[in-house]
Amino acid sequence: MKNKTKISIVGLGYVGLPLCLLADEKGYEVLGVDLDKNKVDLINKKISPFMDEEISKKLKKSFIKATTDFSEIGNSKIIIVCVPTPVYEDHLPNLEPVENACKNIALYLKPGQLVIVESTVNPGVCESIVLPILEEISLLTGGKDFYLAHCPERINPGDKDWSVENIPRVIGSLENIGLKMATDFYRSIISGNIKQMNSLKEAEAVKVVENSFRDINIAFVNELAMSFGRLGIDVVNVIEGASTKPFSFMAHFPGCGVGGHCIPVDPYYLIDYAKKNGFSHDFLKLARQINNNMPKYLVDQTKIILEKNNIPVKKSNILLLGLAYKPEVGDIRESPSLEIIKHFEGEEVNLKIFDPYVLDKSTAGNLEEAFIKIDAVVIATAHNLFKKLSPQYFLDRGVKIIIDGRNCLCKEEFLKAGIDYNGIGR
Ligand code: SAJ
Repeated sequence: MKNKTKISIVGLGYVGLPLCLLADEKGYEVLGVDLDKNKVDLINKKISPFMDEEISKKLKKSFIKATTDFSEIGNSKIIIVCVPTPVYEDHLPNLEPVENACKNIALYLKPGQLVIVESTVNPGVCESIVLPILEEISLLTGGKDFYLAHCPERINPGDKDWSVENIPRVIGSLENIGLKMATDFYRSIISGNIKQMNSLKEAEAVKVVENSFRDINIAFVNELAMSFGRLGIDVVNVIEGASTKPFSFMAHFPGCGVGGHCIPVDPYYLIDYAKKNGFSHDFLKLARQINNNMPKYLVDQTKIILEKNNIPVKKSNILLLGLAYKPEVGDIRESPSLEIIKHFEGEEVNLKIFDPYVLDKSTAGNLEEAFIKIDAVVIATAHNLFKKLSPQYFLDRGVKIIIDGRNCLCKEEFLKAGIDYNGIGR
């Protein structure tokens, strides 16, 4: 049998593991490397370390191997870095996972190998942080002895239409050999278009720009929601109306905040890098402020509604439905729900929490238990389980006040049933 090309993928999370499985499917010999021994052991037992049907299914029939030992990457042709790039509490970029991964890779880096960074980083990181680490420890020269490319990840967790296999990608590299090697690799596993950029920086900029684009558009509709909420205009209906324009309008929807490991994080990478180069992204910063304020806006709205119903806020019994940052996932990174909980705790309410995807952090084991003795329900994640609840379900459990932080219930239906339904901007 033709020898399989060996590749190593460092970081076996939402980005690295799907990539391992895809490369394995396409005939590569794949070694996954991760610091987390539990995760490595689960993967070697063909058990997905996180709730994802697709990954669990593919893992069972895959041949990938996982290890915590970086020394095994020595005989890989390509080494791909898929570790997280979060921000610190003060929103400054945290490149430690990338730096540590590169230090470990550099110990075993060999001439001829290609290192590809998929982690989202601001322009300049590959050239000014990754490359020096790889060169100084390996004593090899990038672009000559080994090659370096950047292909920003574009995973969309829970998306049934767009997968790691068909999402188009962009690639930038230090020089042409690395660019060709990386392009050949991705073209061998991905059906989507692969666009070559003119530099590492351009490729790095693409990702932070596409996610900042999303963040500012969400901030735009969140600001509209706060304004229209005072004007008695239903902002969701207006956005749906604007969406009938077949060109140059792209619908985004208001909510109780922007979570996840991409959208609320990536703009800070660009803001910080530009600031270091003497430019202040005032618009991006304002959009971040607006979105970061939505959890407090939701709690403030809840207080107003409770008082309107003569229910004292302090000691009121509130049920928060949803901890995950988006529907049908169990990921709570940067989730607005975490901020909502902090604000409710500050108001000394009796808060119950239920998320079917995050039971370990829920205070109720199931929906029935969650609904016992509740004055108002606040929805923070549009899970299908919540979206399909009927007005009668609430009425049968004595709940007549809803604050729908994701506008995921049918307003008209609930109002008609005599429920005090309140959305975000509607
Ligand atoms: N959100 C809104 N209003 C919107 C859209 C999203 O409030 O109109 C909120 C969500 O509730 C969530 C957060 O923003 O809390 C992020 O939602 P998201 O749908 O952007 O989900 P992510 O974080 O998984 O974003 C990914 C990103 N993919 C990559 O970075 C590779 C992003 O680029 C995609 O645009 C996004 O999926 C997508 O389109 O689903």
